[in-house]
Amino acid sequence: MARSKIALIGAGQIGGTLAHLAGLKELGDIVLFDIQEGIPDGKALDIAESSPVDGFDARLVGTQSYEAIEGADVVIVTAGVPRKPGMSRDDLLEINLKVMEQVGAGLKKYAPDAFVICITNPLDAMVWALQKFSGLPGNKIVGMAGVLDSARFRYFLAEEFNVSVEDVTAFVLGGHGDSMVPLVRYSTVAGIPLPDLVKMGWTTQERLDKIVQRTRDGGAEIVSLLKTGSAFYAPAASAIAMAESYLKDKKRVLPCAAQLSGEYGLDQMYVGVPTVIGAGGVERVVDISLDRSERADFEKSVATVQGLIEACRKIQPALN
Ligand code: A3D
Repeated sequence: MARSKIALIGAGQIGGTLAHLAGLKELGDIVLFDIQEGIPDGKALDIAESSPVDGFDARLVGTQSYEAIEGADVVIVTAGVPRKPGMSRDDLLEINLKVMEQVGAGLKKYAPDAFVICITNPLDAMVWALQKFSGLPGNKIVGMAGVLDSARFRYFLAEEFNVSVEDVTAFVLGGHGDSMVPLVRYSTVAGIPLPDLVKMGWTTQERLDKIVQRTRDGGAEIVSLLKTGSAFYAPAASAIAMAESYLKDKKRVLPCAAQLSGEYGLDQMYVGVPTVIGAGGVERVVDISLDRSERADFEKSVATVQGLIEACRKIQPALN
């Protein structure tokens, strides 16, 4: 069986880490694309030179030409600019929208059958625009955010309870941003929901509320420490988990920014919801029931995403 082909559009901090992880996990051959000369080629060669040490077989190439992504099975998009301290994800909208237009044209021409994972911020609006620009079916193009947001939540909870991260499951809904909705009721330690753990005295409601807030601010916490850019190790690991679920038809239940067609009472928009990812792309959107306060938080988050989508439409009338 031929190796899968993974194209990475953007060879910056996340792109380089994605290439390294995809190599280490032997997910397939890797093409690193960037508009910067030398960077994708240098990173591809450097990672390829690590393959004899780590014992993985993958062909890695760097390119500045979309032609090289032809026939890709998976495309992961990080092209654009990241945040600097003091910037919100939304400040990136205008510049990254132009980048999505170029990437969308490249996908349409060279990789119309790929499963596409967008990471570029502001995430929910960028993946929405990328789907429009590329014309790819909605089930084949998703945004990575929920896996990262729930990984942050899981990590903070595992620290709080002094248990393995593997036994903590966490649930995060809504847009990727300050309005994301970590769902305490659906988050567990080995199946025990967090509200029960509060009753059992494992933590207090106050400490739990602080963890929820830290999860919401997780991206900003890293930006303020790094000062020169935003998180890249955990975002890359999260997108690789999604790519692996598609390539191996694992049908993992992962929260992603997915195109909605009636689920959660929403249509023709992208927002973070639990999905099943398998060989068919997004094979199912899991439409869970929300209580009144969860629904109110979710609606607030949806309104923020809708505002960003409107802003995209104003900047680029072709999106209407
Ligand atoms: P960075 O290291 O700057 O890499 C971005 C790369 O994109 C650079 O190498 C650029 O040269 C390249 N680029 C710019 N314009 C184009 C273009 N038109 N075509 C192809 N390549 C281009 O950033 P990064 O890797 O740290 O972050 C990439 C994106 O991911 C940013 O928009 C971040 O905000 C976003 N991000 C999202 C999350 C989510 O959870 C959704 C987390 C972290 C970062």
